Amino acid sequence: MAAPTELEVGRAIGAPVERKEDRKLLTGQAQWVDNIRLPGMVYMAVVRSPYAHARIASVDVAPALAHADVVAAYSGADLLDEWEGGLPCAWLPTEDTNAPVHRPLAVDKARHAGDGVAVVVAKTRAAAEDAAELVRVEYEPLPAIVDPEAALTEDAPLVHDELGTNRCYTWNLDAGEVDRLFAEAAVTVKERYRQNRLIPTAIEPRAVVVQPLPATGEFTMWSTTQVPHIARVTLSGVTGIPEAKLRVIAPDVGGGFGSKLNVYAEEALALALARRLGRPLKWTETRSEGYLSTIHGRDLWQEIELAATAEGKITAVRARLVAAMGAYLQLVTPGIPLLGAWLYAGAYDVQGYSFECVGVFTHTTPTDAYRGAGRPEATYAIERAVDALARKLDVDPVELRRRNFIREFPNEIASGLTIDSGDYDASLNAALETAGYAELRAEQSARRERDDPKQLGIGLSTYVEMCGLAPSRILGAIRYGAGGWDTATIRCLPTGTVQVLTGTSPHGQGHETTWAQIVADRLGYELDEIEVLHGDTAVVPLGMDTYGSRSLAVGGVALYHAAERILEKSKKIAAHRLKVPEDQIEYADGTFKGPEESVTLKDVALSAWTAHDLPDGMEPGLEATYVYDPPNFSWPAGAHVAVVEVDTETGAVDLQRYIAIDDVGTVINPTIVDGQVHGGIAQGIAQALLEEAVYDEDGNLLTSNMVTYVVPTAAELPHYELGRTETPSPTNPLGVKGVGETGAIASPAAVMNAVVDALSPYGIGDIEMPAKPERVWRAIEEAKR
Ligand code: MCN
Repeated sequence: MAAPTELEVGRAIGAPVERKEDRKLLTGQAQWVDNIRLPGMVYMAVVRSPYAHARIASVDVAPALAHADVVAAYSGADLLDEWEGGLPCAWLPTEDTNAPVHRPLAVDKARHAGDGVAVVVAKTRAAAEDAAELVRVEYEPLPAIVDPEAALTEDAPLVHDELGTNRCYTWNLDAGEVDRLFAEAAVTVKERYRQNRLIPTAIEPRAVVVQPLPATGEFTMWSTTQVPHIARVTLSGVTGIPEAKLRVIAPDVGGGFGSKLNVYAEEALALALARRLGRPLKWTETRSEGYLSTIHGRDLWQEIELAATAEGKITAVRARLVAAMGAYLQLVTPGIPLLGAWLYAGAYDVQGYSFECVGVFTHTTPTDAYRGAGRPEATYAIERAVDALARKLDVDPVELRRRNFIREFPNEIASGLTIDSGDYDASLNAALETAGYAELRAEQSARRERDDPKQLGIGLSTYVEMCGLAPSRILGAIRYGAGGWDTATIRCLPTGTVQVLTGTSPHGQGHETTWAQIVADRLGYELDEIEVLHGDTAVVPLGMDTYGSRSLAVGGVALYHAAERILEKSKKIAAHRLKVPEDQIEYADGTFKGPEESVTLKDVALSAWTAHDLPDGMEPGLEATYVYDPPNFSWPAGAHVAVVEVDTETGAVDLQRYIAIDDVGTVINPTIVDGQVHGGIAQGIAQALLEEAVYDEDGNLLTSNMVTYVVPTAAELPHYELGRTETPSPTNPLGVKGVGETGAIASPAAVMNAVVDALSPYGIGDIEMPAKPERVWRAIEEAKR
């Protein structure tokens, strides 16, 4: 089938309809994993190492087994024959990536605080947790290393002795004559930034329930996962349960932000123990347990250098990262910093590009995808460095950006990928106008002149990002272990309603609404006549799930194509029924019109079901599936402006205004898109100003609960001033680009550029994130001295 080139503008796409999924969420009818209760169900608790690094001398589960309600208890060694392989890492970026075996329970050594060393299964959750405390583990504590750069030094304690190094991999990308361009540059800047480690905090903690059916060898697993399909494939590999006997269900999932794009030890343990015991089993993490055992985000050092002409035309970019993997490789740990590898020149037209990333093991919770994954880091580095260059050249940061924007599309950027479309001036201009940029600068000058203790800072972030994670062949070329396609099935039922089966797995993004909008638009059904089914491998066996802001640009476009297939077949049936040639039929909004009569798509669906009078040789039923593998990534872009007031006497940063103009191509649902932008910005602001996972030098997580790890509430956040420009993507028929991560990608740079801008009269060029009052105050005091 030829891909349709133009989308007929229908009634549903672009409409700010309310989310279909909210009624059940707001009325307490959502199905959370922890609410599942099955007859005979037992509960699992994990015994976790209090040490970041320790030899496990012995594990004695006997005292736990003596507890009246305990059903079973095992050490890591007791369960070794449950595993066909270690927990999966699906992205080993180089041939020689060090990928130590990661068992669901540690056997010889604990490698981070919270590493699981034993499990207890009991009749109640309380009994399981009580008995877990009875397990006697003899540890021999060893020195730990928590900083990734320090972990590369010669005498650093090793996380995995057998590797003889803490280096996991070194990955390079070199393009253009970088060294020559640096040698010839009139001006260069060299900056070093820290990406603070973050702890994803979804509203719903992780949980898993497994129901075994010993008679058939089948297992059903309910998990708070973003990736039921990937979990099924990989957990089948870990446990040896045949993939076809394993059903994974992600029911309602209360947020993930990347942290549930993973396959966790507890899922493997729950399957293995349900198999051993022949009983249904549940595990739900506590918040502080989650902070130790669910993946963390970021944690890297960045060095970025820009080469430029005297006029401020950037010619080359050199970036080098040292990125913490944590103690083990989780599902995509090593690949996360590389998702930014192509973006360290941002929205700017440069000739030379070089990037290197060294992945490093440390005695900390493994890192992995957290909203933006690699792209907030890249955006931060280039956007902060552009401001540094502007200061050095004494040019306004707006002007410097304008001198360097990419303006021709499609554009093969220096790092080698092709940006399909964009209009960076349009979003910058809109952002400046909304902000009242000239007035803000005037106000800033006035405050500087009168030496106001409260200084104003204005920060920009003119980002471009790549999301939609596909095409499969590029993912293969960068050694990612899965495809980038997704599937959609549309099933027109005989009674006038529609089932949509999607391979995406929403956990807060509103696919039930926006997918219904796409179908309503193409097939003319009402939104409430369309049911979107997802997140159950028995209902939708094939899919690639939800992460990397891929769902609309991949799964949504698959759905569009499936709708075209429905129309193709329906038109044949309509022509047959109206007894006219197909080319005399016109289709609009759910109705096929012939020269005299017409027939609705719903009528056609009924005819297809009865199959009493179909064209010769046609299959009964009206159902179509499309598996879509996009030809390119999706390239959202935009301009964000942050306005801060910094109290130079206390170091307090007050984020007064936040303006975001985003270009995500065609918008399916503006309300949902605004919501996505809101959430992303909140997380980026949190990275800039509040959140930081802190380890002491022995590897104890000091921020292991929500009192010490500060997640923002609405009270800490400003009102957002949002706007959009729209440059449709030419690579998909809907013209859409992803939006799920844009806010988190753009905002840390905007906020920190604003903080540094406020302090630039002191000669301050950097403050480490989060810019907490003490840090800001110390920087000011030091600068004064
Ligand atoms: N959308 C739209 N028009 C566009 C782009 C998107 O109407 N031009 C709609 C989509 O139809 C979809 C939503 O916006 O309903 C997000 O779409 P998309 O950008 O494709 O992102 P995904 O659905 O793939 O979601 C993943 C993304 C990521 S990577 C993280 S992290 C994140 C995010 O979504 N985690 C979230 N948003 C989250 N929102 C909630 N509530 N919870 C999370 O855990």
